Amino acid sequence: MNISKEQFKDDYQKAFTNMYASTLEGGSSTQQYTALGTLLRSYVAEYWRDERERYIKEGQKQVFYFSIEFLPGKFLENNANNMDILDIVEEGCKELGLDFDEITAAEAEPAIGNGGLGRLASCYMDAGASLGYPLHGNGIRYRHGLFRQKIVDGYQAELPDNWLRHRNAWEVRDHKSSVLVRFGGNVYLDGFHPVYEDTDDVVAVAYDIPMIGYHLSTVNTMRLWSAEVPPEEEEEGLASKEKYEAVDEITEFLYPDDSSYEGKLLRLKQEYFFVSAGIQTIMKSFKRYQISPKDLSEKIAIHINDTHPALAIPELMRILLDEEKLTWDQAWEITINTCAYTNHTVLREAMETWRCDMVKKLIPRIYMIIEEIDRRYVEQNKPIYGDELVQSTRPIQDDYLHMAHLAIIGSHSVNGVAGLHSKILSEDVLRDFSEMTPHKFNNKTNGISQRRYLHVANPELRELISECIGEDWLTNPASMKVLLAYQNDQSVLSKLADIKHQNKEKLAQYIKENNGIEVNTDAIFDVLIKRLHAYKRQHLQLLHIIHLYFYLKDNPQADFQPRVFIFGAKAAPSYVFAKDVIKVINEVAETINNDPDCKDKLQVVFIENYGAALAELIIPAAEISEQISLAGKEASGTGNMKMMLNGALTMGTLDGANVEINSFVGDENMFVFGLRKEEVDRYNERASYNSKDLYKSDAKIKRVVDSLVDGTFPRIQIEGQTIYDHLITHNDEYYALKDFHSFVEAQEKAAKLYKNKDEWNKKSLINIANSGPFSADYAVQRYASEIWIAQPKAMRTDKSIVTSH
Ligand code: HBZ
Repeated sequence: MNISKEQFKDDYQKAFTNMYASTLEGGSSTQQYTALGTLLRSYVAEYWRDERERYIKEGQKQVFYFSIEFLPGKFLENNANNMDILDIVEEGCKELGLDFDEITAAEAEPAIGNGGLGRLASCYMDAGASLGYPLHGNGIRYRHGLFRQKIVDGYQAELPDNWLRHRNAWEVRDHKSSVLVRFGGNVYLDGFHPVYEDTDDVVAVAYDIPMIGYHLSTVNTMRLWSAEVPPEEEEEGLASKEKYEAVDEITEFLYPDDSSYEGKLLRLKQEYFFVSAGIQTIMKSFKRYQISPKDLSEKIAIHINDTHPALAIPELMRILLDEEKLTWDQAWEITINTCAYTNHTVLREAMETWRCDMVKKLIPRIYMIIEEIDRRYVEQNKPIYGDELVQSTRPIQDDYLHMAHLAIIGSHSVNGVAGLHSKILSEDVLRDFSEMTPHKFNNKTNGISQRRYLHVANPELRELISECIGEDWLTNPASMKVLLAYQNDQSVLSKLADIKHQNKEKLAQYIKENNGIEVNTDAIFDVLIKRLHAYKRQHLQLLHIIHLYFYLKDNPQADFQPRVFIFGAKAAPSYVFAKDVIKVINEVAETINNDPDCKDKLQVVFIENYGAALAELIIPAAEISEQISLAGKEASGTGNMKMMLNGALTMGTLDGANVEINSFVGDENMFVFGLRKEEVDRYNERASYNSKDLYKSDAKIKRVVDSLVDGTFPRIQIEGQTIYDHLITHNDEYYALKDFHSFVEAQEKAAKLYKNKDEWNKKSLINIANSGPFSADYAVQRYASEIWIAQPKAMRTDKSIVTSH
């Protein structure tokens, strides 16, 4: 958008005074941030409104991305960048005597997601808007997001996250879009008409956040729902204290578990709550514009992000049957053509199932519909596919509702999130389904926002790339490949190295302030940042660090490539193994960081409270990107793509999207190690892996593992034992010991390569140049053209928007 710096400064001062009746300079950084966010939102407000109306007027197909989590990260800088006014805002603030860094630091991060799944949803929101697709989010406005992690005596402590304390400058409460969501009570059919008795009603109130596309291509909406007591009940004094509490609870907090599943009633309530609110709203708006429900699948697409929103299927059926009075067959066809499902995990413990009696009691009409879906599924498919296949794939089995089954049966598309993952789905985990309906199965490898993770997070690198290859890559990331022409250009390589070094310095400063550790910025920055989970194998890195520690103790004079190991990870509060790994990392760090033999050679840092905002500081400083999950377990990973984009070399197993990274850069530009998926399968099938035997017969492994329990590292008696038991007593479920030597070897190769700076920098550049295909823009284009069958709008050529300012 076009706005002068003077105009901006004037607007900002006025906006501040309007809000706080005081002067900008005297405000707190939180107030300065809030006024600035509100001002930027007001700049796009009219355009946002116009775009919403245009979509409807032009009858453009709209896509609704249903996700129980979003992880947008901070908005301010990214939005200013997408509005093309980041420089003006930064300079304007400076001229007003304000500290822009302090203002951005004051923005509370909306931690309304756990990890990869939520962050992916937000990258897709950004890409959708940037490309001009009408792609809207539908989710939950949790008042408390993911807990704040504090490390106390090496342990993870969980503190509440109150991200809405100072209100959210970007959201608009739209109470006129409220809808009623019904829970409980009795339902019976009067003919075809359902009659509800004694239901417990909740109002879903919409909070809309603008999703601002790059160069203001369009502005879409992320709609988050908040639960409230119905105003009638409140006004007539009918709501009890218990009712208030029960309603409050629905959108009170985000479940802090990823990759695991707990069958809690409140979670089921959350799922139906945001799904029902979303579907009702979609249907209402279609009625308003007199679009026939029969045309629904031509006008909208509903995306089910993992199984949590799978009740969208029976909810859509409910409205088509009960309110639109369509026949079952008509309603079912429309539903299937409208819905699509993405799977994000193959872990059994993450697969959602609900006890049928619970579903029946909480949402009786929905349960009736699910039963009918199940009954017809069996009736229609048994004669074609036989009893065995049908029984193994039906939604209701042994009094449990299988959400993935419901999602697959009620969708026209089922996709995994990387090549290997999609293959595992169709050949193994969901094989029965893919035998019956192979046409539904497809792959959509994940993508990331290069705007957030490079343009904004690493502006110096953005400049360097543009200096070399022009600006086309900013909107056409595949053309980053042109950068390959510079792989032997010493001046470019040395600039690249300088930028990396500056980013390491910035991170080092943060570490000094927050951990009190002065890290050696000439050392390799080796980064492992992701949720803590046994399958992601942070404990393998821990074993490697202990191995290096012993090496240094045995060979204090050795020529050792200095390295700083950086961890960032939250553990689910109830996940004992994960929490114990955190404690052990911290205690091992304590010993190593204080041992003179390790000084400036080996350092270990655990950065507390890792989340979307910290990622943007850490990723540009990473030199080795650790992606070390057991092959076959990580669906895709997206941190791997973000670090590659910033020039890190991947240390990885052939798992998830590491496989694609490998195919783009080749073995010589990353460090591949560990068992292949087929090998893991073979060991599992034959039950032929025995970790205890390996431990007993391998002195190096034994020494490292024993150190967890023999007092080498103080204060880990219980936690070290947990990891020891996992590895030895419980047979090392994720093959960390089996992969140990191969991992250590790959790490040695990395250390050796790092000594040759030119070679390292060249490989770094090759990684950056090949990261273009991982842009979320391409991923969204593939979803749009192959699954949603949605078109982007024709792009405007003028970049200005009219504001009332
Ligand atoms: O989704 C992650 C995958 O582990 C990762 O490989 C992939 O890159 C990413 C995006 O596709 N899965 C999750 O993040 N899963 C969850 O966060 C989750 C949240 C709540 C649950 C279960 C899983 O109940």
